[in-house]
Amino acid sequence: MKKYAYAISALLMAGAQFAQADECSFTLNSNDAMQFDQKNITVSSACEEFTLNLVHTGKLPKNVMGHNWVVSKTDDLKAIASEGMTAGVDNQYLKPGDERVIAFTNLIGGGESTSVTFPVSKLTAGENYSFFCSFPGHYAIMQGTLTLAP
Ligand SMILES: [Cu+2]
Repeated sequence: MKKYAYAISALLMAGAQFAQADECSFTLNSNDAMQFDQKNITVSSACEEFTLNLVHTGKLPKNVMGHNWVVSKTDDLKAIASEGMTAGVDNQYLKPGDERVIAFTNLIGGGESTSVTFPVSKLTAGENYSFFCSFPGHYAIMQGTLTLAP
């Protein structure tokens, strides 16, 4: 019986370690209904780099229902999204070289996935960050908060 208890606690400890490692990456799903499946992403400041995996679980092509993942200060979101609208699908609907963009993925269509890795040193504790999709008209619904955890 005691051996069994040890085995359980060892499993729990292993689980905790996996959870910690997982904070350095995050998988976000998007769909044909213009939605992300999560509204909050937390990045651990213990991570050197953070990887965002974006999955499009829908079927529509990227010129119709394309999604990407863009992170910026919350204050910059609207300007980046509105200025990116005319940049076109080949520029991921982002103004080329926009320095307010902290990280972004390429646009993907249904059935596709992509990812981006960026240094956590680009984030400052206490700052408000948002993530969003820059496909025209999507950011109003497709957005959430990104927080740097101590
Ligand atoms: Cu989108």
